Amino acid sequence: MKVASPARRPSFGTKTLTTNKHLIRWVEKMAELCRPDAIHWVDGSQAEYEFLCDRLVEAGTFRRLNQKLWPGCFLARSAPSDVARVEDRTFICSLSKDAAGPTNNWEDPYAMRRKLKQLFKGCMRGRTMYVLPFSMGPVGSPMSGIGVQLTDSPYVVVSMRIMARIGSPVFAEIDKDIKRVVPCMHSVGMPLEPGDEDVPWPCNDEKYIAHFPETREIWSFGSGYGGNALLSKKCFALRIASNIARDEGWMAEHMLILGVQSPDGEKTYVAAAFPSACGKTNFAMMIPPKAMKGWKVSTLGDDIAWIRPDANGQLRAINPEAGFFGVAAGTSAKTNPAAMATLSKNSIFTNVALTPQGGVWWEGMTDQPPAECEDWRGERWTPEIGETTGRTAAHPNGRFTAPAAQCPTMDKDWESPVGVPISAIIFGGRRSTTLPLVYQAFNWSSGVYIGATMGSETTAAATGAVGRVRRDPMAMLPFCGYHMGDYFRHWLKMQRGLDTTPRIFHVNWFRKDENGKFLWPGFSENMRVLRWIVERVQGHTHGRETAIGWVPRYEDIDWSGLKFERAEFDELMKVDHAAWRKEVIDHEGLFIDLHDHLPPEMIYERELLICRL
Ligand code: SAT
Ligand code: MN
Repeated sequence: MKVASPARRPSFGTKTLTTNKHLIRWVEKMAELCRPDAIHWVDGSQAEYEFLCDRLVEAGTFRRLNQKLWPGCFLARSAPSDVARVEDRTFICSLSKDAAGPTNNWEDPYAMRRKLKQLFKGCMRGRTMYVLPFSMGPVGSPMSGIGVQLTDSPYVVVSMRIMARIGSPVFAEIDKDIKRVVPCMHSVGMPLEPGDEDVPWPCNDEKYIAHFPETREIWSFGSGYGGNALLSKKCFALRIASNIARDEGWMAEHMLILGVQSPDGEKTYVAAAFPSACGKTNFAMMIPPKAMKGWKVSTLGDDIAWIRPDANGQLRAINPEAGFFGVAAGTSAKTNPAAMATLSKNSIFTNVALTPQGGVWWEGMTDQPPAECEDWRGERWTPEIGETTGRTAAHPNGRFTAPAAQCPTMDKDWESPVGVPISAIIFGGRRSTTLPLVYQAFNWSSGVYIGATMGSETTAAATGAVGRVRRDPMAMLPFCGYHMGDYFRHWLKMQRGLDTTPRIFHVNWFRKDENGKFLWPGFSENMRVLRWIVERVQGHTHGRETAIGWVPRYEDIDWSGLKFERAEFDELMKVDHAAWRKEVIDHEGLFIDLHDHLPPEMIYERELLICRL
């Protein structure tokens, strides 16, 4: 009689997927240090992805959502102590403290290495170490960069499969040995001894997110969440890449990229820098109001732009990522229908609520909250409980991780290996006072000054106080991997090699009246501002000169389909000289900190602004 063999799981990852000796030796060395039970070479296939998701379901990290409502979707709940980037545990370990500058936490690289060696010793016991190669930007593009992350978090592996190009094609690229690979070490920092039971979200109270700019290395310990753990994103594509970009003459920026097409078919690409959780994803996927007939917006990226001058002196940008790690709260069919379509399938949700139907929910997703659900911690939540305890059902930094290819507004050139030409750069923040809806810089250096002195009220994207105005130059305060003064210098220098200089603008969707009510409806109505911006760039419209820059007159804005009175517009656009004088005094704080690295242009721009005020 023939006995059926027991159902066996396919085993993944046992085959070494590279011939690169340096990579193999490094993996061996790191395995010796971290002592994982197994090594898994990530091929990036769908079958592997499903295998890992199944394991995450078994481990209790993932809940499979109702597959009829949310096909291919999962919900993860993190430990309540691991819900956002930890800026006070993020370090730039350059050889000299001066190179990191006063806006970064610096640690001596030798001391940090000793500390990390200690922490990583045996840190993967009882776990699998995944060898995860990723390409930032299309595989093989001259504008792309490559990293390999070693991680003991399968959650990170499946998230990175959405957020970046990973697996076999990247190993093949590494084997060509033409590009330097950025090594990225990551551990959740919770080894398992024999007999130990794992928890759904392993992490460690001791956290280190360490960057070594000279050797282009990243070491992250203790967190499994977002930018702390998906090392491709802020760690590589911003902090390390900003160092590489400075050395090589390009820019790694915290910017969305979008395309605007006019009714005549004229296409303009813009990049825009806003701090975390200030609406970059909504802006990047904006659907213009119906009344603005013929205007179209297309999406290239919502978080990071790598920008380089081409042979003709034109800046071109790629989005190095392949997915969106967007803030869930406030995302709805009304505020961002394209995002809702994007995240409707094959997505991973983290720290949002679970409905009794096996779906997800977050504040703002629908007008009516569900009568009952499990909150992001897994506890029973009802609107009444929410009201009495002040607890939200979803964490304010709860996120969706969704493939960019699923976004209905993606630009046809979003994966172009040579990127798209950038004609305008927009800075913006969350400011309830002083900053008008929009203004245009007089020229590049005044634009750099505007970016350098940008302020924004803090959000839940990082741990710490929320709602306090902090200076966040170019939205890069937590992401610039070197001295901020040198970064401004690099910005100024970039223009000298250009034949066409992008125009620079500042927007503020968040200005409030004296009763705390938003003066501007925002969301798709932002298209009216965007239209003025691209028409300024193309030389099709007018502006009025003020002390701070060029602004639109009421009649320069397309008001079709929106009732917005001249008086409301005047209030929204008001340049209050008294308030601005205070604002400029506040700029000084940052400048004093940066003093010896601050380029003279910044001082002169400030003086000019003061004179005009
Ligand atoms: O957690 S992330 O750093 O990826 C998100 C953000 O802060 O923008
Ligand atoms: Mn961001």
